[in-house]
Amino acid sequence: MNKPLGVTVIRHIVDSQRLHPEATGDLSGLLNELIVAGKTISAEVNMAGLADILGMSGKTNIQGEKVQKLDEFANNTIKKRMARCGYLCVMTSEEEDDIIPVEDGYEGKYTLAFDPLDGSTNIDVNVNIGTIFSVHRRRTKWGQGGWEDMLQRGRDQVAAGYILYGSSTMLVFTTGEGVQGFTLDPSVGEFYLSHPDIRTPERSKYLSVNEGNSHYWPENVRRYIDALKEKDKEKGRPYSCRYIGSLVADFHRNLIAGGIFIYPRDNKDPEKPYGKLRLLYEAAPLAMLIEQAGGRAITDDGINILDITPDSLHQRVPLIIGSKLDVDEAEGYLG
Ligand code: AHM
Ligand code: MG
Repeated sequence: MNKPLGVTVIRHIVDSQRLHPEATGDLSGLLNELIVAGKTISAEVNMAGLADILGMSGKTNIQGEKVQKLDEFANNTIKKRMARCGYLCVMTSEEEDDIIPVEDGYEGKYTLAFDPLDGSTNIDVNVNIGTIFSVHRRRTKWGQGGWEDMLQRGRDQVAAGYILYGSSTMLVFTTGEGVQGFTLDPSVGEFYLSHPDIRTPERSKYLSVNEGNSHYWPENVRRYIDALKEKDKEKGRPYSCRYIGSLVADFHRNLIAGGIFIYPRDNKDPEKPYGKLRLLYEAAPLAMLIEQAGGRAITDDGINILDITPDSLHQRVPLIIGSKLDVDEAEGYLG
């Protein structure tokens, strides 16, 4: 018998929508547009290594056109496509200071926060990077959206996910009914369901943290990390360390294989007392994903990431995220 055809992401979205007769299809439409933006970025990321050889790097390409850096390209691609998709009323990007309006006449009922290319230090070295996104329903009634539409807590997200550009391109997302993973078949340009109903292992043996910063950490964080490195057969210690410095890649590995990722507050830079990661573009969407997959995400003082109402677009937050029992244990040390 022939093998069944793979389930495309569009098929999956349409099938899920059928279970909700009240749905208007707007969220499906929004996700479809984002997926097209993701595929465009994926193609560009895959070409990046060839840019030098083909004479496309630097300020202008061989046609004399201005060449954009990959993170600018990703930001512009999402911004332009989503501004006239008709499903959004406002956006915000990790790359932009202010909120991003949509095109007049195209206002819709959702908001989008995105990190266009997370893992910026890895862009030029062929290491996994990714686009992270977070979708909320608007709070204002009509027209262009504003700050109050953007500054909503993670618990109220209607969808969240990421597109990971790596050895293969993957889309992982949730609309609050579990986490689904899709892999791009570049030969036909389609994402196929490859990781249905992802559940993250309850207990792990992997630790993802930038230990180079340990000097700047609070004492309780240091104690916890030291404990994970102790020899204790019963507890499966010492843990192995996995850290690449692209949150989206470190998170993805831990989601599938189990693990705990920590970026605590530190005193490295008085301007950034809460660590480096951003609530709206990084912590909140990944927190929704991990909860949907059976894990947990908290701050280093035990607050559930999804319960934090942001007070600014670029608010940073200490993040502990991963396998449930590991986060429970971390909480014991830190809370
Ligand atoms: P970015 O959005 O500019 O790429 O910064 C966020 C990144 C995360 O992907 C990653 O977890 C973190 O910075 C790594 O920071 P560090 O180099 O301090 O470990
Ligand atoms: Mg980032």
